[in-house]
Amino acid sequence: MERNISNFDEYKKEYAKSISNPEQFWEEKAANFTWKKKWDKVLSWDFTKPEIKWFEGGELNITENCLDRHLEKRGEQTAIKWIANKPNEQSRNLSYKELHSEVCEFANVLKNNGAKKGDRICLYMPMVPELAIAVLACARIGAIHSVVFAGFSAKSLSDRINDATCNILITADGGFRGAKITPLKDISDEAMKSTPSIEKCIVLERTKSRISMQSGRDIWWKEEIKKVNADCPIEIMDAEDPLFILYTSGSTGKPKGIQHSTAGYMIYTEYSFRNVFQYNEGDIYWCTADIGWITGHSYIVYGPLLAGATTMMFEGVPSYPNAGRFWKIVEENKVNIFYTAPTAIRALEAKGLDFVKPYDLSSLKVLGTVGEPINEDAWHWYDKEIGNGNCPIVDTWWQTETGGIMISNLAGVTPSKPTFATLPLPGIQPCLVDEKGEEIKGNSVEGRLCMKFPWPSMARTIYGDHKRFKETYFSTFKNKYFTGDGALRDENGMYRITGRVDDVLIVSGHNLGTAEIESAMDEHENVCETAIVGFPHPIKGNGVYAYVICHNTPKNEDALKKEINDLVTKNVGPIAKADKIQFVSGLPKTRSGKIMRRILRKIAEGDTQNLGDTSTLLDPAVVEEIKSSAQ
Ligand code: 7RM
Repeated sequence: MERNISNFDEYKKEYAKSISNPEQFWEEKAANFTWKKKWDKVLSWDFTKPEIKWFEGGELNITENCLDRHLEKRGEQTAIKWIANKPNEQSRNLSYKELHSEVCEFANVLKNNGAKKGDRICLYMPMVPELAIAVLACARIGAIHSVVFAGFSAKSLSDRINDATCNILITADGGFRGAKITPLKDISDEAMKSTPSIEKCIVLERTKSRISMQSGRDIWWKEEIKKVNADCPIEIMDAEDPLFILYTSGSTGKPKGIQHSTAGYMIYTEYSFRNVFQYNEGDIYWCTADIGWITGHSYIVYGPLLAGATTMMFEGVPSYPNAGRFWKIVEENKVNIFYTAPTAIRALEAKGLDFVKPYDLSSLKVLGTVGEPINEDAWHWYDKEIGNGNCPIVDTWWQTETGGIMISNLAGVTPSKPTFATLPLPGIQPCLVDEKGEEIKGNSVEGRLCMKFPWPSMARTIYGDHKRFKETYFSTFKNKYFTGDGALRDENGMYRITGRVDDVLIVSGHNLGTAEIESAMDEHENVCETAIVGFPHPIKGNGVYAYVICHNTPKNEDALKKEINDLVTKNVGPIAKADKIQFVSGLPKTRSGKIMRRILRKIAEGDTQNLGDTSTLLDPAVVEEIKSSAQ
């Protein structure tokens, strides 16, 4: 394992070097990997097209770097430590040697079923080791994986399969999630009614649910595995060959197939994993995300395995069988590094300390968060109750499109500051721009967050729609990648992400950031969480509509509304006061914790019938409640 950055000075030196000579900087990182052929050119780029190429001419296979490369030194070390949904089900450890051989076997299954380099293969699977195995098997034979999160509906699944014209679907009979079973094969059957490109559907047995198998098309994983051996040489890939597609929701209904390439993604996920989490030999690392999201791709599978780490994978949910599940798993597995989302932290905080106190969390050294801005209250709870005040918290800002962590403190090495993602990783050149696209220099400023220089793991295109890729990310501001987020830079140059800037409201001609109003309201001691949207207003153009979750049921709703609006007046200005405040018990969220404002906007507009696609919702019941109490 390479040496990690170990103090603030070293970070500063490393950062300075990465800016003054990016090509030399990344070339040195690239030299730590196994290549079949060395690259000709480190970087060529043109944001106007956009076209970005890293390590052109180089040849490699990412699975050789995740697996084969480690066999000699750490063949017996646990690569994946898998924890089942049911607390009493035996967990499973796969050593690097075992993982290598299972990946090779399944890669041969794929080949036997006609899979070739460049094919798109869709994975719709529960969080079992076979999901990681299938991902790596695709990469081994040069097929492009498209993992679709197992909570998506049949329609979402078929849309994604059709967008990428996948020829193989890998699924399971069902998936365990808390007390429920997700009927993955039934949903796949429904989806496959309208996916003409699918030739084969490989089915893993997990829940032993009764399912139907269509002969000629549907085949069992366990039967296919009997026909192969574990000898599967790597497919040699160009550095810029696509590695995977991952769909992310866009502002229009149609999801975007974010496409990543091989070498740059490999180098950056490994580098960022080691340095952000300060992973050391022997550490047990646990990221609670699902592999269906970018966080799972980069920081359960690729980053950790590239670094030769032991990565944990959890099939279940934080609340099953009770809100102590995470902490019980931490205790039982002596987890050293724990990475989760603010939404999970808040949900567990709300359940109270009775679910935390029984467990010994002293193995923890580093905590991390990702997915949305973490509010101050949750940050302190995480720090005190989970970290016992002595685990650095890394607040990692990044996106599906960035492939890896972009702005974050390095655990215990660079300074942290509650609610701040802090400083860019080496190689990352963020900047803030105003509405006109002028760069805002200096400190203590606020603006739109852009990147002015390419980094190795950035997305290369939207599958099948390069025009949309250009329009979405490279057209708003000339010669810059636009993240869609707003941020402020404090007096020390540290970044705080304030939220999506597409969530801007124009009220009586004033631009208001929804995030700004939300954080003002969040200051109230009885306010747990808020979501602001606009609604058509005859005079102001847009009115401000606030959905508010309280800690305790308000005794006097009108008095509380006034107190909340007083805080808005004080922090933002009277113009931003909410015209309507609706108290709710939950907000419509995606499983990765992002508020689905589109739905809230519809309800605020009084249109409760046409909410659009709600299949990505974590808990549809929340929407029903909000609809019935809407004003
Ligand atoms: C990794 C992931 C990306 C969007 C991003 C932000 C928000 C993510 C943070 C954050 C504040 C953070 N990919 N976001 N991390 N906001 N602080 N640490 O979440 O494609 O699903 O979402 O998530 O708005 O643009 S994603």
